[in-house]
Amino acid sequence: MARMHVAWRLLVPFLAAEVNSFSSRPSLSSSKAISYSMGSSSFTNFPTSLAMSTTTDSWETLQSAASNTPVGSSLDEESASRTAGTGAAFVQNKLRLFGADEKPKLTLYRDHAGWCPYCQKTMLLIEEKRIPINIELVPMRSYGDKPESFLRIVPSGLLPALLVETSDGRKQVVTESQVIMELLDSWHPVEDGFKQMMPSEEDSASMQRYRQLSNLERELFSWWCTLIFRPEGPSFGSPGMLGKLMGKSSEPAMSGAMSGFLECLEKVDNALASTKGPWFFDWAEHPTMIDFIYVSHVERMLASAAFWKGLDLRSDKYQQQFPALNAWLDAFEKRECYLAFKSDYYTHVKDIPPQYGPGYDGGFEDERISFQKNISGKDGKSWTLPLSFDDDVQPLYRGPPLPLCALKAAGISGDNGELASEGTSYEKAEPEQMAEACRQMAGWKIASNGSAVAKFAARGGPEGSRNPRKGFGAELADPYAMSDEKLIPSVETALKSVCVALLAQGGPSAHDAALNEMKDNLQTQISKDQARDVASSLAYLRDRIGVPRDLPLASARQLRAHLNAAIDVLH
Ligand SMILES: N[C@@H](CCC(=O)N[C@@H](CS)C(=O)NCC(=O)O)C(=O)O
Repeated sequence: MARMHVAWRLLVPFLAAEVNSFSSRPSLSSSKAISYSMGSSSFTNFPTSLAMSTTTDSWETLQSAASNTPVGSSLDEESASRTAGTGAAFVQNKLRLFGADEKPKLTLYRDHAGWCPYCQKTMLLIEEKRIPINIELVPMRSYGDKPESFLRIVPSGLLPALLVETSDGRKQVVTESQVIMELLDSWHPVEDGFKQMMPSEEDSASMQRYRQLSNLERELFSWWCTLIFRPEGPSFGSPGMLGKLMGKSSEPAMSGAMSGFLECLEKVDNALASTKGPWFFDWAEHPTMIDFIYVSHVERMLASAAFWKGLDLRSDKYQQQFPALNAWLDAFEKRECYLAFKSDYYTHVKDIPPQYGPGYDGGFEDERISFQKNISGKDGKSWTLPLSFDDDVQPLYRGPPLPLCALKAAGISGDNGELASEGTSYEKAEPEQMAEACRQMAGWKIASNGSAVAKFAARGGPEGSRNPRKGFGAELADPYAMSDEKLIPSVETALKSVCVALLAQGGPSAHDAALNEMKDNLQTQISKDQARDVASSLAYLRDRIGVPRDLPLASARQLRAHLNAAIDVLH
């Protein structure tokens, strides 16, 4: 059991940061921090000496520096609330109280990384209904071994599972996400003050629509599998042929799988268009059960269709073709509890194949090549400094790009003029202020668990990644791989330099200065004979940053881009 515990911590290098960050941290001595005011929010400026001393500063010092940034200090507070079960929605929360004063009798077992779509939809229901619950985080098969304690309860190992403690103390297990969701809903009725999630039994027309929409979701899922996970098959003749038959001369070539998928999406779009609001039913002003049943898979469809087929369903063209579907996604993306579980396209293209099999390249070739480069950070822009404000493929500011507590601490208002509110976009935010907040969140995360992250990254060295146990399916996990031990101190030095650059405060000029110092430090402190291996270690880390497991996308792209800046210097 003790061995299991150690392995379990190694599985989740960034997750472990959450555990560390709950402990109280020493605050930075006043001689190091100079506070000054800028606009409505208070900034703490670190003298550049902090940036110049990356090898001498301990992770504790960097942790204190991170905690003294506005964003870092808000995240420390939020971490404490999360442990107490009172924070905002978060992918690694283990307790949700929602005002309850006793320990919940329900326990949900769900995947710890936020990769399982069935766990995601269940969590969305729990958050929306505010159901008090304990959460046990379990790795998926592709991520590592499941704890025996879980397998004793659920021998199939399938997630999610719900453990229910009945009033006479017996325990029962429920599996199958839709069953779990419907039971959770029925046990938390409107009469007790919970939100309504299903049509009422008396409303037979709505019940029938619910069942039809559930079947349509399975139909869409099946078209998605046909399109992405099988060789695509021939297109309908030369480009334009199908279009000409349909009277549209400029339609590009499409396979049967692609047109079947799009036709099914059109049915979904029509269903959404038939209600007044953005959701599938308009008797509620919030998303309901059927919205959750769809959204976690639609999210994976968006990522995989862009990456393997060059089909961007969020582009202007498809906004026009599927306006209701896009409005529905917009409405979801403005909600903090949806964003807490939403992955970026990169994470999905890495977490989908271990679950469903490999995706097949096909579809619209030019777009596909360009999206693949963007999504995997190989277009020289999406993971490269200086970063543009927004991303070309995945708009970052349709809703709050960071946890609301972090936006509030950074003094960032939404486009509705309110400080750190949900339900609004952040497209008009001041780019430099936003970038600094996103960097601070990434710096805070690295500083929270620097030694373990450096050890993890050192698997990328020449003596690393030897997996003494067995290979697991997920590239983003690689759980039992070994570090290249002799490289760890240098990787740690390099990572501290990156962390200091991320934590720089005082606007673009302070950040530019910090980047220059990072470059100087890397050149002087990493020996020439280790530079290439340290660069591979940073690249190993960069390629394993998952959203939302490690950071929100707006912050993850900053970390990826800063690691790339360091890698460039080391090369
Ligand atoms: N029909 C089930 C499907 C559950 C399922 O397939 N879960 C997958 C994850 S997405 C699983 O637990 N697989 C085992 C594993 O990867 O560990 C449900 O709706 O709950």
